[in-house]
This record gives sequence, C-alpha cells and structure tokens, in this order.
Amino acid sequence: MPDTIVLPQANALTARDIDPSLDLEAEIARLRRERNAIILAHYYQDGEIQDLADFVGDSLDLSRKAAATDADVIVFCGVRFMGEVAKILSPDKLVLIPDADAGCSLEDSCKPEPFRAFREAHPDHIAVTYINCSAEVKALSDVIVTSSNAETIIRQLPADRPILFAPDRHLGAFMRRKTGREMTLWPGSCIIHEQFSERELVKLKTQYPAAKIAAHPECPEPILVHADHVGSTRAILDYVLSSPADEFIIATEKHIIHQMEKAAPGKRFIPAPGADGSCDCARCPFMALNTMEKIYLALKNDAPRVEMPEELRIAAKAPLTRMLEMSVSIGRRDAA
Ligand code: CIZ
Repeated sequence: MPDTIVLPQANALTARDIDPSLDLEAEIARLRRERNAIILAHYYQDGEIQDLADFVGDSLDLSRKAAATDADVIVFCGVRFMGEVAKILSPDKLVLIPDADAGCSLEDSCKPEPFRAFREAHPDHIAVTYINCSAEVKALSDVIVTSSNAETIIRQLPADRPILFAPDRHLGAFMRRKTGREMTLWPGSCIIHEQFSERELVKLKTQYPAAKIAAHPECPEPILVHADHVGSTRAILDYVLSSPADEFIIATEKHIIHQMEKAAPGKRFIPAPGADGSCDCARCPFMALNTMEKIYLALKNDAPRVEMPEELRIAAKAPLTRMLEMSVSIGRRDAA
C-alpha cells in the first residue's frame, strides 16, 4: 500500500524570510481567522504553543476534535502520526503540520512490513494498536487505542480471542496486568518514557518525601511500581488536580506540567529524572521541532500538508472509527 506523504511547497517562505520584528502571535491569529483554521495542540507541546491553540488535549480528544471541526484548515501541533489521524478522519480539510520531521520513536519501531508479518504469524489474534503508529500500520490493525481508552476497549473484546498489542511493549504489559488478557507484545518503546531512571526517581523521592508520583503507562514497570497513580496524560492531569497533595513527581513528557501549573498554581510539579539525574530527558525532541515560526510559515505556505492515497485512508479509518465507537463511555473534553 502506498505511503502517506507530507507535501512541502516549492518557493515556500522559510524562517529566514520572517521579519524579526513581526508579532508572530498576532500574525498567526490573523491568518487563523482569514483561513478559518483551527490550531490543535498536544499536551506535550511547548507552553507558548499550548496557549496559542484553540484546543489542547491528548490523542483521543484531539482525534475527536479533528473529526468534528467545521474549520477549513487544521494546523496540528504534535507529531506526524497525529496529523495523519486528522487527515484520515477529516479528509476534506487541509491538514498542516509545522514540521514534517516531527516523528515518533514508537512509530519508527513498527514498520508496516514487519508488522504485517507479525499479524500473519498470529492469524487468530485481534490486533490492538496504539495510536502512536503510521497510517500504514493502522490500516493493518483491527482496532486503535490511546492510553486513555486502551483498557475500556480491551475489556470489550471477545474474551476467547488472544490479542496482539503494538507498538508499545510497556503500555501493552501494563494492559495485560490490568485486564488479565493474553497478549503478545510488539517490542517497541518510547525514547522519553524508557529513559526515566528508577534509581534517580527513588533518590528524588527522598528529597520530596510528601510528593506523589504520577507515571504514564509507557514507562517501564520498575518506574510504575513506585507510582501512586498510573494513567494517560489526561488521567494524570485529573489526578494531580483532584489530589489533596501539594507536590508531584511527573513521569511523562514534561510539557504537560504547563497545564498543571495553570490549573493549580499553588502546587509543585517536578519532572521525573533520567539516568544522570540532571538531563532534560523528559522533553520529546520530536514535539520540540514545532515552533511559533513554523506554525506561522505553515499557515502562510499551506505546507507541510498531510496527504495520503484514498485507499490507505479508508483502510486506516476503519480501526480508528472502531476506536471512537468503543470509547463513547469516556467523556469528551470540549474546553481547551
Ligand atoms: O494519547 C496520547 O495523546 C499520548 C501520546 C499520551 C497520553 O497519555 O495522552
């Protein structure tokens, strides 16, 4: 099946063409109005991008938003597979992403041909695939999940069928422990969640003994065993806001802390440490490729834009639609 393509534009403006005195925020607001565009941002984006966006959320809420919007243009500030999801669900919209190189280590770990072979080797299994994958891998899957709906969806699958879970082996193992389902896991992982250090986490906890630890299920089990709460970004956000505690160690991409600090300015949020205890490890280098300049340029240039062959889009849409249908019990977030 042919690949998704991200189209650049010939003779496009580049960062060098931007007048340094330009008020980027005001220009983006003007272009957004003129183009009837919506800016969607993931919780893992820089704070200034989250503040500029019309809607900030996790993959489930962003997918719902992309499917329902009446905007003509979607600017998706996240990583490439998220822009692909928007295009799959809203094919008539122009979908722009600020940087075509904003990939994902989980997506990179699971290429379509080896995934097809994995499926063929387990013909009786249901293929449950995490949304962090390419459109091609989605097209080869039975149902897509995010970290906020994986458990709800897995519990609805026929109990007598074994499951293939790809590409995140830590999320898969966490789901296996939670649901007791038989699962064969693809050996992928996220470069951010994988590098948190158990030793440094325990050390940090001795400095902040009252702090609660909130961890994302993409973290390996030796991190999760120390957590007071394990959940998706939206679940972690709910946890820290509703908890009576004042201090939290957050084991996921650190930009989610921006929303926490806005909603609970009196509380303290500390990013979980990596192996040397001091690195900026909790920062996703792919998410960090998006900048205000690139959002402005995307709206000026109509590029990079996400396009894909219709045959691929239709094949990838089926398991995504199944995901949305099987997630109706999970409340929507409509506010930014
Ligand atoms: O589902 C997502 O958006 C991701 C990547 C993490 C989360 O838990 O929200």
